Amino acid sequence: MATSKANNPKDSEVTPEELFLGRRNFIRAGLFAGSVAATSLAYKYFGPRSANPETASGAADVASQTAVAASGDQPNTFEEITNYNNFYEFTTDKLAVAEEAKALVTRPWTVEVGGLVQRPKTFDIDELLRFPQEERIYRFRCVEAWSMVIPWMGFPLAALLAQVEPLGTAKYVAFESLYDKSYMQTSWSAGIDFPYVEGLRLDEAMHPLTLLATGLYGKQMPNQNGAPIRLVVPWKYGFKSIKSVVRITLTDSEPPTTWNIAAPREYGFYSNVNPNVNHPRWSQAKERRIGEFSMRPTLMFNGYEQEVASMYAGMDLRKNF
Ligand SMILES: Nc1nc2c(c(=O)[nH]1)N[C@H]1C(S)=C(S)[C@@H](COP(=O)(O)O)O[C@H]1N2
Ligand SMILES: [Mo]
Repeated sequence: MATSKANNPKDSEVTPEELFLGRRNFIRAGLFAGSVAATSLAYKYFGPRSANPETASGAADVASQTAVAASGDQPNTFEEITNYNNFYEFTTDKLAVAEEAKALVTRPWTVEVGGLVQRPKTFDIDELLRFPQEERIYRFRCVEAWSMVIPWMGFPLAALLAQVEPLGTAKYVAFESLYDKSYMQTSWSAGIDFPYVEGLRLDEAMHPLTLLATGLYGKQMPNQNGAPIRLVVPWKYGFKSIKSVVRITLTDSEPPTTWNIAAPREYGFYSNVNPNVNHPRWSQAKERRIGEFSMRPTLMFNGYEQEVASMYAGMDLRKNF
């Protein structure tokens, strides 16, 4: 796709946006020293952990967060997470997504779940918000070599899939985002096809780390982060975490994925975070955590190696990039 190369911002954005970076981290580094205790302190500091009455809270919850919470990494601020975004349906300018995505209409909203399942079902968003919601602090690593730590709200995708009962023939799960031409960019101007589509192998989809996220920092999902519901797959590059999902389809063959369609040599189906396999145009060995000055090493499977590596045992991770 020649045009997407020409106007593909992924080229330039590997260079950090100086405007956005490094403006306030002196303060935060001083406040939170990077311990597990500091993680829960950060929660108290950054405000109510739950605006959602459905949300479980309490000590046990904090313990499970800190367990998943990226070995003491501090969550990025709400301001950072909601003002530096990729959401090509609105704009390719990360700093402008927050403003443009105000146009996103999130009610009424349904997610149609079907394909190779026993009980296909269309879920209303209110029904999805009644699934037991958890808070999960995950590292988030964009393929463009920047990263954040985000306290998501949501529930395991596995809980949804259990309700529709995948058939034995189902091997993959395909996802589709809302595409409303009346207020979103054209594929031509964005450089990628719409609707945005993604996919996982069924075992990846069923993995307990794989989340359908409905919010962050205890608030319902901001439009710019993929309201009202989006996928979060923390061991894969950010583009796998498809936003504003309207359709989930179980299939028997590998589903097409947006960035693989746009540039198959650069973006594979798996797209597991891997510091040893570089993007054809840049290194993946390091990343810039939004809010920090210097690069930090990128971790295998984004730090979730223990939890997920067995799913790829015996696979050539260079071929299946
Ligand atoms: N529908 C849709 N989903 C998407 C994207 C997009 O442009 N459209 N961008 C992806 C990319 S490249 C990244 S890095 C993350 C960004 O999520 P965030 O803005 O919540 O950090 O969303 C992913 N999901
Ligand atoms: Mo990304």
